[in-house]
Amino acid sequence: MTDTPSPVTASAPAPAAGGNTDLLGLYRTMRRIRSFEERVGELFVRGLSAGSMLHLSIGEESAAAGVASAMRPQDTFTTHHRGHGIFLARGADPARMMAEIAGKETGYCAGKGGSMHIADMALGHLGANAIVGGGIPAVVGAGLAAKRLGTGSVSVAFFGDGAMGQGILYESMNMAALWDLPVMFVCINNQYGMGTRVDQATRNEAFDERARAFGLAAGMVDGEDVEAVAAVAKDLVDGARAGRPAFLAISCYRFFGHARMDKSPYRAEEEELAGRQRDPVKIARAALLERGIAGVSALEAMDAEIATEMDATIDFAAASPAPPLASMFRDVFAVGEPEPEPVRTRLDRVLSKEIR
Ligand SMILES: Cc1ncc(C[n+]2csc(CCOP(=O)(O)OP(=O)(O)O)c2C)c(N)n1
Ligand SMILES: [Mg+2]
Repeated sequence: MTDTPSPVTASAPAPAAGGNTDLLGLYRTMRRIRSFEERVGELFVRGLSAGSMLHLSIGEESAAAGVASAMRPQDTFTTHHRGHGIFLARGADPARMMAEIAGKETGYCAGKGGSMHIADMALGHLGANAIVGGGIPAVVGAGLAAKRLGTGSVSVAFFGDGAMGQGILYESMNMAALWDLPVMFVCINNQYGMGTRVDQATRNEAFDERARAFGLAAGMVDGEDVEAVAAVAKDLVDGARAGRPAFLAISCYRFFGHARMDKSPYRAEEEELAGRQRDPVKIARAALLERGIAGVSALEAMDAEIATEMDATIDFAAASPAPPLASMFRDVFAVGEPEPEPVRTRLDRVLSKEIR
């Protein structure tokens, strides 16, 4: 395809929460997520990440971009352990995210949350959670608060197919339905819960039927098509805002291992090759070219701009200081809680037999 002039410039604005519903904007959000995740992999290889557990959302970008595009700035959300892309799509600064993943003081949680426990109240991120299903009930509380305070905001829980086997999801869906809360449950079905394929974990993969049984509005969508995700998400998020809680399952494929150390020995190469054909970024790019929305050089320029932005996140993280030891208990306990006594002072006291 030739590089035809485009009515839309490739330098779409940075993804703000609730914006970028057009295909170019959705593509940009997905491209930023993929580039960021690739840099997270690099951070790990360079030995700069704090801890070894890094879960990349490569292949799942349409879920983050599509659902985030249906949300508004005041909306809140929780994520599972694979939530980098969702937070980016909700307007996170990738440099502060990378610093957090590197355990640095400049990170969103001053380096104490890391990849799996990142949170930021200013952007409505109520917290990523390493416990499968652990972030789900918080949105029921947030939804109840929003309803009682009349804020008009929706709270969205993002989780994996593994959480479909957790009882807390069903308790949460029941309460959300019973109280007509502005809440949405989003299952990112990447076909695997660690090494277990979804069809080995459940007899019925029509997850929307389970949600309907509780009285929720529910949908299922193929994550290959980011526009379809955005459209169905908009319907459901709008409904949730009007007091009709919702559920959406998005089907996609986890391109790589569960975490950085996992080489996926439990799945065949042919399956992986076929799964990686379901690439929402490539498919959106092809559609942009096909429809003449953007040309090759415009997209290449956008990709290059994003690559530069994301390269800088590693430099920022590497150059940032580690949190000082004296700050160990800061930001860890609720405001007003007395800080626990440092282990060293306590040990000194015990050893000097001040306490028995
Ligand atoms: C309650 C609980 N059980 C087990 C684990 C170990 N574990 C971590 S991630 C994971 C699989 C999660 O799969 P899924 O929910 O589909 O998310 P994905 O990793 O595919 O994004 C498991 C079993 C855990 N963290 N929490
Ligand atoms: Mg999964």
